[in-house]
Formats: sequence, C-alpha cells, structure tokens
Amino acid sequence: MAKQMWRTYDLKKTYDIVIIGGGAHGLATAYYLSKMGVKNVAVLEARYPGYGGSGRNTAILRSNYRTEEGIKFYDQSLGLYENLSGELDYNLMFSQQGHFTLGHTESGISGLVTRAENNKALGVNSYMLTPPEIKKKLPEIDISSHVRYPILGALYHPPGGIIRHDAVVWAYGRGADKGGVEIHNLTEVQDILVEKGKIQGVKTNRGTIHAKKVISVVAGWSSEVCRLAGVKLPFVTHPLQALVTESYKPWLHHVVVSGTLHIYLSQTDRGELVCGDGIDQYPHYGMRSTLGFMEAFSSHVLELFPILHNIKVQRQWAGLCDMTPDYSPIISPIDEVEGFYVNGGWGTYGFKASPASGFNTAKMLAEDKVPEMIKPFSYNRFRENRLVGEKAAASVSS
Ligand code: PYC
Repeated sequence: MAKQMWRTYDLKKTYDIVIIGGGAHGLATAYYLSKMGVKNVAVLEARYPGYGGSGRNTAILRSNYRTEEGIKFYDQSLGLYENLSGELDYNLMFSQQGHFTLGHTESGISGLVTRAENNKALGVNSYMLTPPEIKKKLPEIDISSHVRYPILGALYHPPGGIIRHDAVVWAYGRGADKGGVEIHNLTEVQDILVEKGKIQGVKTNRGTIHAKKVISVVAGWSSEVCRLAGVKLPFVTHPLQALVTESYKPWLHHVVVSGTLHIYLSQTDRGELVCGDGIDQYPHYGMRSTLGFMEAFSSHVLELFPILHNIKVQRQWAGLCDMTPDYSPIISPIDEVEGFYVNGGWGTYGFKASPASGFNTAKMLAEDKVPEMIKPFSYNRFRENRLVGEKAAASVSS
C-alpha cells in the first residue's frame, strides 16, 4: 500500500497555533514553524491540501517585480525554491528556463525598463531584449509589425521558470507532518472565537478548538474567513481561469507572458501547454470555466504564436484571487484582535511566493515580531497610505 504523505489525527481541544488553510502557504508556514522548533500546531483544511489556489495556478516562478519591497521578497522566495527539492527530499521538477514579459506599447516598454533597472539595482537578473533577440530564443513567435499589438521588446528574466505545483504542496505537507504538525483535512472553520478583542479559538465542523494564535491563510476565501473574526479586508475576489492542452513535442522552452494580451504560457515536461488569461472582469466566487475565457485566450495566443491554430485543449479550471488595491499581499497581525493574523491578498501571483510567505509568516508567529522582509505588507498600510504598488509587475491581473 502507498505510504501516506501525512498522518490523520483526532482533533485536540487546544493548540498553540491554528493555521486555517492547507494550501502551499499554510503548509509552508507549518513546515517552517516545525523547523523553528514550534510545537502544538494544527493546519485546518476545509477540503484537501491544495484544493484552492495552490492546485489551480499555472506554476510560474519569477522575482522580477517592480518595487524594492516586492523584488526582495519574491527573490527570497525564488532562492528558497532553488533549494527546496533537496531540503524536502522531493523532486519538485523546478525548471529555471527563463521568463519573458513582452511589451507591445511605449508605456508598456517604459514599465518593463523600470523593472529591469530596479531588478538590476537589487541583484535580480532581468534585462531588456529587442524583437530580433526575442525571436532568436522563441523562433515561433510573430514579431511582425502587421499584427494588432506588435512586439516592441521584452523583459527577460533568466532565473524564472516553472515547477510542479502539487508536488510543492505535498512536499511541504510531508515536511510539516514529519516535524510534528497535525494536518486536518475536511475540517471547516465555521466561526472564529474572539472575546474582549482577544482570539480564543475556532469552531469547526469537528468541534471547537482553543488556540493562542490563529492565522487565516486561505487566499480567495480570506474575506469570508476573516469576517468570522470581525475583520474586514480590502480585498476583491476574482476568478482566474487557465487551461492545459494535449501533449506536443517540446518546442517552447521558456515562459512567455504578455500583459497587453493578458496571456501566459509554458510547456511542461510532458509536452502540454499550460496557459492562462487575465482575471474575470467582475468579482465573484464561481470556479467554473467559461467559453468566453477560451475564446479570448485563443484569439490572443494566436496573435503571438500562429502555429498553435490546431492545438487541442484538454482541460480548463479556475481559481480564486483575492486582489488588494496595491497588488501586494497582507502578511500581518491584526491589531484589533490580539492573536489573530492574516496571510492573503495574493492576487494572481501567490503560488510563487509560497516559500517566502511561509518562512516569514512562521517567523512572525514564532517570534511575536514581524520580520523586516514583510513589514511593508502590513494590514495597516491601507490606513496609513503606505501602499506597495505592484500593479505594473502583476502581468495579467487587470
Ligand atoms: O504573476 O507571474 C505571474 C502570473 C502568472 C500567471 C498568473 N500570474
């Protein structure tokens, strides 16, 4: 019989730390907490690990952000990813194949040049390429001038790439389990118990748990979960759809993103193309795939790669994105409720953040102090007007 990745437990009455959400961020937090020697931690997952955004993304990793805060944070994440297969003893199939962000307008190019310069100043490898240089690395791309949005240049980011997303979830889960964390599947948080401004615990479908600290790490469901603690988040939730094609012989050896056309694609080791478009234009919680997405994606991708005119789609899916006003996350204690923390607002770029998110969140919980790296991502920044504007680097979020 196959060995289970993590054990099953009866729910205890009390934990020191309860993590709501068994996605890559929640399990990474649990894993790093166990590595820091913190005991008596439970992860509560309403469905199964990876049911949410961690299992519904397109597995793109990069750190070519725009702001100093974003670049440093995502670069730490990419660095942790680079060593993760060895650390967790699991083949995560990380392929650093290089990442293109195409520019099709003068303002688009100006944004990419700013990112290239900011990246360079902070030691992140990204630089601009001309259309002929792009064509050399992507021979099938159309760089002609007669299309709707001719390609004027690209930001190229050699360390960017793709990874096996479910493997990241499983490996962090197994690592956390080995470190003594209890992972509880099918355990839905129905209420968050707060008394006199202090966290008391959570009520679940399997009983009530007392806890000194509770953190919500549920991405698209953050607004709903945090509302249970009386906390209102500045998030708007949109679905993001994606698709995977049949397998083809390997021809695309880089990740390609176009912010103007709102698309991104890469090819897996099995030969499938994993592709996506922008978020659904209106907020909702539906996770259904639509024909509208398929039509928009198809017309846009064919402008870049006409050779795909006969390609067959195998499967579509959607995930939920909790968008903040400045396109940066919140990883923060909530002053109004002592012992309650939020990790969310990952928009369309959360999966790549999992290691740095988990590591810094664990440090914040373990040391009762917000690490310098994530201080800019506080809940209070929206009141204090200290936004970390990452819209220009969010690629496909609007
Ligand atoms: O931010 O790299 C990104 C991304 C890729 C797909 C969706 N977001």
